[in-house]
Amino acid sequence: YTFSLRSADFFALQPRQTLALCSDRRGLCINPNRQCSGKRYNVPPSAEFVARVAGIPTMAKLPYQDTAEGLDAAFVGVPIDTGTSNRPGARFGPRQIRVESAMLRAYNSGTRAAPYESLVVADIGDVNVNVYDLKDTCKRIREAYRKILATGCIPLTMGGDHTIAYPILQAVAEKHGPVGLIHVDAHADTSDVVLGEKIGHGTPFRRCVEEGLLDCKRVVQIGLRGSGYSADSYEWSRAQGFRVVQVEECWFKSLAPLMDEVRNQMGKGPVYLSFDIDALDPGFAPGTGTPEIAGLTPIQGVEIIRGCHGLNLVGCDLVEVSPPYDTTGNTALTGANLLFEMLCVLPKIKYY
Ligand SMILES: [Mn+2]
Repeated sequence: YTFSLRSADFFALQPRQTLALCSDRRGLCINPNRQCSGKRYNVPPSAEFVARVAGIPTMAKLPYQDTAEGLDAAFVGVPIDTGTSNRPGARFGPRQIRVESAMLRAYNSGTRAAPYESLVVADIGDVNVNVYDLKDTCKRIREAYRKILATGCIPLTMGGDHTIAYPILQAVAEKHGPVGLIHVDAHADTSDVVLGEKIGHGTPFRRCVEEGLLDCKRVVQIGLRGSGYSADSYEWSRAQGFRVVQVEECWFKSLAPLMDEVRNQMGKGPVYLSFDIDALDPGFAPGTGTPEIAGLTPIQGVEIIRGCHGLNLVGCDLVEVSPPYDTTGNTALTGANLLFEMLCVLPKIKYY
């Protein structure tokens, strides 16, 4: 296309107007209405042309659509905190991540990835959860993800507390068989029963193992720490064949070498990435339900995600952002950026 609209023209456009010209030479959307779906790709409007603070806050200012139909990847919110054991608030995570995601731009400056020139991406809204019934919520999540995965779309999930990984992985394993798992977290989330309950944010990966959803030799847990219920807190994980990388192994280091090993461990099979924001140190990401000191840095978080490039990723989530404890919005902002980094390492992403 030839980019020929004068800036004054933007303000003359009416909200529902159809544009013959949707994007400029670089494929950046110049349509303040963000309805770029008529073209091959959905491209968020650039803040060079459309004010960051303008518009309805979808994830990354992408178009919203009802279903995953026609998409290669989709951002999905799962707004629950009914599974939280301590500080609540993660039900507001998807909304706050969307708000802070207005800072995201279209290209990854560090890796030169161009996600919106590679995949058709949209925000498909939230799973309609039952905030009064966690087990019913799990059923709703599983069914919603069955539908998303049936279209061939890769879900990028915004949590919500970590309970959601269990029903999501039920749907993922139904489609792909047992998957490899890269689990970044302060906690193993492998408890059996908590307060008499099998379902909660401390138990999802125990349930996943019981149901055969994970290829246990291809599971790594990174960043685990904090006081435990016994001296060997991660014994159960190791007994399943998981690789456990406690945070002490991560301190003061680049995690790029670790990720070389993780890529070898994962091989060519399907992999799911589950990133609990509490893996990061609460100094960087205080807005979360169960913070633990001496955690990963955002740099290490980015290294982990960028280290997933080349894997057969079939789904990703970023969970446990709790806006009431996020007084600056920076936890949600970090979550939004980590989700963008996840998008940038999906299969078939173009790199300049
Ligand atoms: Mn967790």
